[in-house]
Amino acid sequence: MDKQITVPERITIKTGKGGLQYLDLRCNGAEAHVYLHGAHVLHYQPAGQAPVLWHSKESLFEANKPIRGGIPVCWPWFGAHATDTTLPSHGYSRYSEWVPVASSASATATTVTLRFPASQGRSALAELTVVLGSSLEVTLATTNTGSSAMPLSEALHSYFAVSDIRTVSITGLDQEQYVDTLLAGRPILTQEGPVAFEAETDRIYINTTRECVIADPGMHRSIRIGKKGSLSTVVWNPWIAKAARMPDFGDNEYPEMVCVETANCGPNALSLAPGQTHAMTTRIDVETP
Ligand code: TA6
Repeated sequence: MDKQITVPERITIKTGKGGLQYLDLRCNGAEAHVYLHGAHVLHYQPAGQAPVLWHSKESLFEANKPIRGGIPVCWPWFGAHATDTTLPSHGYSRYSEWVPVASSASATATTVTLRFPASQGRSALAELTVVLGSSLEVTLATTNTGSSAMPLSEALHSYFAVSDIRTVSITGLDQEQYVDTLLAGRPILTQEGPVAFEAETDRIYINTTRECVIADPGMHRSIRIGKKGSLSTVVWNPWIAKAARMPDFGDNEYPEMVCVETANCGPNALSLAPGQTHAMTTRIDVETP
């Protein structure tokens, strides 16, 4: 790695779980960990707060395996590939090493940018920029480096730590339409009031630019998720049966987490013209009463 990336006391390179390298970011008492594997933000903890992101105790930390938790980068497609079922769910960028290409540290923010290296046959460039300050801001920028239109669906698939999924609620989606992926035919329904959880939940809210708030009375905090360049918000909790089917997700872990994902997927999938760049940003703030 280019030694210019590290900044004493602010940006250091460390060896983490599974021997994978990560960038340890600090700023005014806040900290974040960005694994080079998948440009995966695994940890975010504001000063004086409990960790905001969740990851499974069963997660793998191995080359060619995705990490379960934190903020997986789903790129250049979300969910199953449109035509080739042999390709991995949520694209391939979370299975590969990204390269840190830029960094800075000011009085109010610590910033790093990582690039998903182009390779043969891929005519798209991805960069992820992480800004740690009074909040955590993550931007995924895609550039079509080819000579034809590029289909793109994407997500910053954030896993948030909560006290108990059965007592939290999510506001900001009232009256928004969503694809219920668990129902036959994936019908489009309308959200009534806050989102609450009493079973497996897997919804793609569409055509929405609104910010969401996870209200967590058990942790005496709210997590605000703002966004730019995103028309989809995905809300997911696997609940009991699906958690038991996932080898990298503990059977009793589902109450501890909820995904609120900043995305462009389903009806909001994109097509980039040659040379076009599209950026999508998620911003995470923690508020205490
Ligand atoms: O974002 C929700 C979702 O698409 C769920 O359907 C579930 O599959 C989750 O992502 C995790 O997907 P993964 O491929 O990481 O196991």
